[in-house]
Amino acid sequence: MPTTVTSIDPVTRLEGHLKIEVTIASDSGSQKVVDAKATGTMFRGLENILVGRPPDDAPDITQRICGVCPVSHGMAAVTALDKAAGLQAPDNARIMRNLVLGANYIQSHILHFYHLAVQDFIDGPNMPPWQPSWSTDKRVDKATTDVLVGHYVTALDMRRMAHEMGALFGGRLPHPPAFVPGGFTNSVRPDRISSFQSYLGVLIPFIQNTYIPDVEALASYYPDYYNVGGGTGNLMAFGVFDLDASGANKLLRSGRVQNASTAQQTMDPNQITEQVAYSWYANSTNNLKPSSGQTTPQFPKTNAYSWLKAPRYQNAPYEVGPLARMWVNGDYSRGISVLDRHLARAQETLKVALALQTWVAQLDPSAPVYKQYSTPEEGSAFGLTEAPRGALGHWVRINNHKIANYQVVTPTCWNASPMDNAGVHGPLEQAVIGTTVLNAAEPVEVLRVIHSYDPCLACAVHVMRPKEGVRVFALGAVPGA
Ligand code: NFE
Ligand code: MG
Repeated sequence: MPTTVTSIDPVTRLEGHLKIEVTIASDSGSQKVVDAKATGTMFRGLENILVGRPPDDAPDITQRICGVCPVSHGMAAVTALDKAAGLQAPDNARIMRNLVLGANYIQSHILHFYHLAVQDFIDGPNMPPWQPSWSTDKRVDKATTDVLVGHYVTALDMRRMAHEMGALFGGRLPHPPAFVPGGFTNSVRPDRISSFQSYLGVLIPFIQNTYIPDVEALASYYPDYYNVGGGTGNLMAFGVFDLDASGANKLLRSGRVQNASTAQQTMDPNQITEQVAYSWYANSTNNLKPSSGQTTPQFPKTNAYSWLKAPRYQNAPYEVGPLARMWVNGDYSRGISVLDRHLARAQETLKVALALQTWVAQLDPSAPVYKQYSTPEEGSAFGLTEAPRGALGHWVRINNHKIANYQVVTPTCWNASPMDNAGVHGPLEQAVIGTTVLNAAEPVEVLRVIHSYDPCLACAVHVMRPKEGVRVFALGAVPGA
């Protein structure tokens, strides 16, 4: 069977740097992807930067991992630090954290559909960012294309409004300074509550009357994509948006399923390890739990092809993200595919926006927003949450009031991971393998599968790999530390 190897490098319209190498085989006139390798082409060094610093720097520093999902890193960090200090932030803080994170979900999901994904399906006007583009398999008629192009522009406004809405409480977006261990550094002012409600008054109708119908319209042109890009069939969520102080009740609960089943299983963070057989990290760090994980780059390394580690749950790959969350929560079960990811993401946007409406009304201007926090001398804890792109965890160990170890496992690490110790491909790789390609010179089908996961490799930047080898940016001592 003749095969060709095609590399898309970089894959554009995602955050950060991803390369995908696919082997396409021709068999009796049709062409199919028979192998795939996803490569994160930049090293993430943030975890090492944190070591030796005061723990309460973590929410601010980890938010710089990414400009698209910073709020979730702030959330994961303060969740871990609250736990390490044995305190529970007041209700107002819990609610404001949810409001800012929810605003970021709305911004990020709208960004994904209109500004990163729809271009794989429609042939837009003869101007950037629409052209140049591949013309293979563009099926949407001119009238619908014009509508979607118009909504591309409207969506820019919607994203601005979602950012402004989050900044009302977060202080600023995209990197809100208000996330601190112990609570939140903003007051509950009635005028902010009513401004927040006004923004929702625009965003909710946009999601209901524009975003969701647009995804459904696109699906009607490409119904075969309900059967493309299935991936592992394993879905997992850590859960997010605490509804009360108990931590047990969430808008989107934690759990997992295997093989596209609806039979729920529990999610035990202790079953997670990160495998590095095919990653540019030292083999001495292979298969560690994040609580004792290490970030020790090794480049070059035989067989390795990615800067992403391969997180696994009981040694199995899991897809994370809006579809996983909605599925685990019982809100979506149509199937696992390219279109199901888009539809679940759009429906989740509405679910979160409606919840924000309820929560903002629960703020109490007369109640506290902060509980006195002091850094414990020793301790370890983890903070699990959900970034827009899926399950996110921060694991911290504190020694002598300083960070002794910090490990971050991001959603894209789960989805776009390379092969694991057993040689099993990551979810995105599995989803690409088996995809039929019309034109091997323009494998747009592969892009559609990749983009459905909304990958973010930006969470992998900080020490670059220029041609001459690994370059290390050494940071000096922290003043006063
Ligand atoms: Ni950089 Fe992110 C989200 C996180 S994906 S966008 O959502 O964490 O790795
Ligand atoms: Mg990590």
